[in-house]
Amino acid sequence: MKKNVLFTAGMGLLMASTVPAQQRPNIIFIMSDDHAYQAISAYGHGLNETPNIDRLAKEGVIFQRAFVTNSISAPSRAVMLTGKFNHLNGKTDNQDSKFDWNQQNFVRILQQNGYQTAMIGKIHIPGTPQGFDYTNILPGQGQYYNPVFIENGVRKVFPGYVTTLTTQFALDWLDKKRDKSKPFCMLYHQKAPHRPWQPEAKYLNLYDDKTFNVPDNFFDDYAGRGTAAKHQKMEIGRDMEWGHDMKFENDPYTNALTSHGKELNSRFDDKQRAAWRAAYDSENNNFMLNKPENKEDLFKWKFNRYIKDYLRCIQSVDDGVGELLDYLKANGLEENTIIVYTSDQGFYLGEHGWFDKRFMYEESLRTPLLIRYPKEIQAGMVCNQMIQNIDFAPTFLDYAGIKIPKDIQGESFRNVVAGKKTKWRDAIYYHYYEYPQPHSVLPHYGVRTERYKLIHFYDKVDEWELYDLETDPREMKSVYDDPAYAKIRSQLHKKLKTLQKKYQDTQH
Ligand code: SGN
Ligand code: CA
Repeated sequence: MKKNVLFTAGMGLLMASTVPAQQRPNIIFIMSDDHAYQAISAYGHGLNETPNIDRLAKEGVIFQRAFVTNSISAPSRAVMLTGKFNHLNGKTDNQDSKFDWNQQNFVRILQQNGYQTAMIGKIHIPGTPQGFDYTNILPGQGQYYNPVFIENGVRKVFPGYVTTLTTQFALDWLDKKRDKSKPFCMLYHQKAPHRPWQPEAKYLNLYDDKTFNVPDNFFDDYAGRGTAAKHQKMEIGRDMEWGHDMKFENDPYTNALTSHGKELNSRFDDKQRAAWRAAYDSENNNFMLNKPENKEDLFKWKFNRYIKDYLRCIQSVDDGVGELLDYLKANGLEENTIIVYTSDQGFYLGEHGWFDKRFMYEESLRTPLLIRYPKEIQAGMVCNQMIQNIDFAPTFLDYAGIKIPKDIQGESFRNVVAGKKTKWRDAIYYHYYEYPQPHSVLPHYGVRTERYKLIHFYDKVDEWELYDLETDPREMKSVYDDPAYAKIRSQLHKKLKTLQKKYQDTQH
């Protein structure tokens, strides 16, 4: 049997790419939305249990340093598809920037090379997706309950819960809709656990009797950093809404009907509404009777409501991964399928007092990444190399035995996870653009090395920050002006210039 590997020579030059069609690996790219690595048990933070996602870590590789280039959904998805930074693929923010679907994307290249391709779930890039034989996608952000899906261009409301529906559509395509004579690439992309964190009925009571501790920097006062950390609008205590986020039908302080109250009345069916009321009413009534008297207790209450709903949503995502893995096993697809689990970015679970993402600080810059592919990846491997989402496209093409187009900016990490000695990058580049809506995070770019991070907030303000991740892993104090770091600072400035040149980022 022909071995399913590529041959590399010299500086990683691609020499041969002939893999017989039947032996080309299938690719299942699972992505959830806003899933923090802190909320996957394999990462060891002790918050929750995700036994099915953990199977990928046990049977494959877990990445400790996987990063995005721009911590927000549509831009991150555009990077993942094209293997290029946002200033080149066009989708710099979730809002006005345009993505031209006629440009090259890795799924389309796979399709042109004989793969069957499908996109199921949240896509979040407007326009008609190119490169897919089958699409069943959510419009925009999608809804948790009774969502609309657009199947090959046809819109329809589906009664039920978005995460289980997305899983069901993915399994249906695998089982009944694809051409089984061809290798396949399926993008299975969950909306959950995106805001407003509406759990599936069966998980509404999970964690009811548990109180979560806030992270130790939850009451951050943002001293020691510049304007941006103080200027944001993503604080759990101050910025979360009573309806939408906290699940009150009426605002506990003004009694006005909330957006959530309206949604319960209109979107939910009677059974769903009854389950929600049974789950939240008594806790909400208790809150009304014993409102926390001080800010600290109130903020801790809000944190608990948030983190429980967030983790409940993840439980359904984990169930879906389990169903998929079981299906692959039962159908003999386990060995020849590369299974990837990641998120469109990281997320704050109360660190710095925040929810949401966007900043280049660790919790949102990092994203979970786990891959199972027993033919090439040893079970239980831990990868500490700095991987970035620009690397997905070239890596998938590499596994499929397809020549990687020269204009792709990422690099294949196939050799890295195969355990072969290989030269790898020592720094990553980041650039965030969206301002001011919806969370007032100032635009910035920066560089991260193994130990340091240099950030430039360049719009509205002109401020630099520098963090020593070894002595200050929570990024509480910038040492940019500390004379002890003068040499490091100038090295990082140089590195930043080199990367901006390398990646052709001149728009700032
Ligand atoms: C929505 C959310 C924001 C979130 C953005 C982007 N508000 O606007 O909190 O930052 O999406 O998220 S919501 O109340 O409408 O849910 S992203 O993951 O799609 O980039
Ligand atoms: Ca997201």
